[in-house]
Amino acid sequence: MTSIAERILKEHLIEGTYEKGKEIGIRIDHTLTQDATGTMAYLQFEAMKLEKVRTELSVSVVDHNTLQTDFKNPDDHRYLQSVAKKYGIKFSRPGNGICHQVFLERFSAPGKTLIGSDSHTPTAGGMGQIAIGAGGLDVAVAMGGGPFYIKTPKIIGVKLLGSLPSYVTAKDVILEILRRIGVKGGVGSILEYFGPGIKTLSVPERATITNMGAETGATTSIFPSDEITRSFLKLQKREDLWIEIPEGLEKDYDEIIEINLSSLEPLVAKPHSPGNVVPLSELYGKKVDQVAIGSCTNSSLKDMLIVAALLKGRKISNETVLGISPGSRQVLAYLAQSGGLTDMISAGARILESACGPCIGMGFAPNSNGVSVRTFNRNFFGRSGVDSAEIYLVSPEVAVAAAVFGEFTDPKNLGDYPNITFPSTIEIDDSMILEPASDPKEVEIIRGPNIAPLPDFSPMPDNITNIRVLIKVEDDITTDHIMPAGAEILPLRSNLPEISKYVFKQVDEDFPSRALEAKENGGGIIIGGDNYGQGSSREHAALAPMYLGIKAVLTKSFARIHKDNLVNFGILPLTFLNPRDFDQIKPNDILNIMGIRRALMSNNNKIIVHNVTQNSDYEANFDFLSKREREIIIAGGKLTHTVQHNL
Ligand code: MIC
Ligand code: SF4
Repeated sequence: MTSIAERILKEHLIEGTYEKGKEIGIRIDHTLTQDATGTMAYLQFEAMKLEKVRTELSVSVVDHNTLQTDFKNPDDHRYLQSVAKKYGIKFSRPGNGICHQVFLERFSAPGKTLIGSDSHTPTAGGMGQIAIGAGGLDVAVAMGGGPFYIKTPKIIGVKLLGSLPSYVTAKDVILEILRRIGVKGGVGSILEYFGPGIKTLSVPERATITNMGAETGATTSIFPSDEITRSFLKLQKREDLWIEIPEGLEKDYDEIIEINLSSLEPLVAKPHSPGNVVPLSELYGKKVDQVAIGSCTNSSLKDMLIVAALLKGRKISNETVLGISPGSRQVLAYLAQSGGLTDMISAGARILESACGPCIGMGFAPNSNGVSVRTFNRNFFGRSGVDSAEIYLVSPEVAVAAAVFGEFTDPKNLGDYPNITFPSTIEIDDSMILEPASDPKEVEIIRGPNIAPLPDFSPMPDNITNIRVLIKVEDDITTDHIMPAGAEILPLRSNLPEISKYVFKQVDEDFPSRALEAKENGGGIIIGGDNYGQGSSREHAALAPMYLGIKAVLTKSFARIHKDNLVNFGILPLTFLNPRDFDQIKPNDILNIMGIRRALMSNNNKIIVHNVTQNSDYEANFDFLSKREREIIIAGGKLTHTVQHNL
């Protein structure tokens, strides 16, 4: 036997050899896009000039950009709907739910591979699927039938023992893992769950854990497929897709993390990192201004039924506001039918749309200096839309207690844990998932003025000279720092020239104008610390800097998806060989990097970065780029490379 991850990856292996750290190409069965990354992904797919997708299943969901304050979002929705219809993609209409929740309920299948243009794609790992977040261009190539490339990961076995005590939840399991390994502890690894404790967790609970595994930097997370998986599929009337995937054995793993569920307690991630985890008890008594329940981490039917049961007969505190976004229309419809929705409304909750909403700063922002308690997965600086706010990440149970008592408190103060009856059947209504056209030729793509064409990509020159250090940032810079989202910026995702004006907005507002100035004289470079680019899969965090003339990013280390995105758009990702050189380099220094093409082609891993201003040299390396990645950079990005190589 081997680990589940290894079994599925080997079954899908189409290039390379399965050896830790070596690059492999895997066949992708399923793809998933959401609207904020999807428009770019489909523009790129269109550029490949294929007749239709070549996957078993491709799904496009609209869930991020649903505020529709002007024409931009609805225009994008129209574009996405027409593309889906033409190219053989299922289209989940706005209002149908959050992409990961909809995918889990209606599409995911054990043993299959999935890549999605969203970093929380691993949610489907709760179903025993290898589900990986990637840049939109990687998803576009997979839709065209091309392989998806990853470094063969280390497999970390997470052994679960015991069972969760009352008021301790799946969210606390993943917060405990984050407490132990932090926001970079999973880089280069797959977290695979096994042990007797897994039998105590339902599929949505498993999905909460695999979803937020993304915050450790892991490539993905996965659970076995067992009778519990089967009953979830049965509820969804998709039992025919069930296959058994037995759990691995201790010896199958490179490393083991052991967690005794029985000894866990409620945990909280404090501002501004999901890795900043402390016991809830440390915060008892702290006043709470706002509570938000939902997001792809905690919006399943199970979560919502518990929330409704806990709110039944209660009122929220006068000092706290509560917003709830059920994860899908299926969840919302059942809540309405079962009376749970009435319990929420009677308690004073504001019911928000079944969409990402406040999780990505699309409405329901906190007040100035507000304390906002959320069941989400990310609390990065500024992400809520209010820089002075403090965002705390918790389980739905802890969130309800905070809403009712107006402060952080032990959820046991809500009384005995409610006994919810989980339905044995629910109504399945897929009418908000549109099927593609039978004759693609009949479908015309609808393009509104918000859809700007893709930029030109030019090949990497041998020498890049006179590049200016435009910014120097510390460790753990997130994609929300590089390319923020929120109500003002997110609608610009289909319009590169416009969105580029917001790069590094919260960190350094003048960055775009300085970059454009430098672009005239050679271009710019970004200097970063460790784990640069953690978080989202948004390729705009690479594309927009590219548009502003960024030629290279030199860091102590990169987060996986962001580094792939840099490569995909022809930006050179470099790491310091000697991290102390990071201290020497200064903003505005002028750098030269010579012989890049030669070094890339000769498989050389080192390159000298010459600091003209300080007349000194730094050794940098290409962060172990594979031959394929080197070719992509030389070609000026993956789109050109893919078109040149016919996938
Ligand atoms: C996020 O949670 O940060 C997002 C918004 O879903 C992103 C995708 C995006 O930026 O569009 C992600 O997780 O990849
Ligand atoms: Fe949407 Fe938030 Fe999930 Fe990202 S993390 S997919 S913004 S709900």
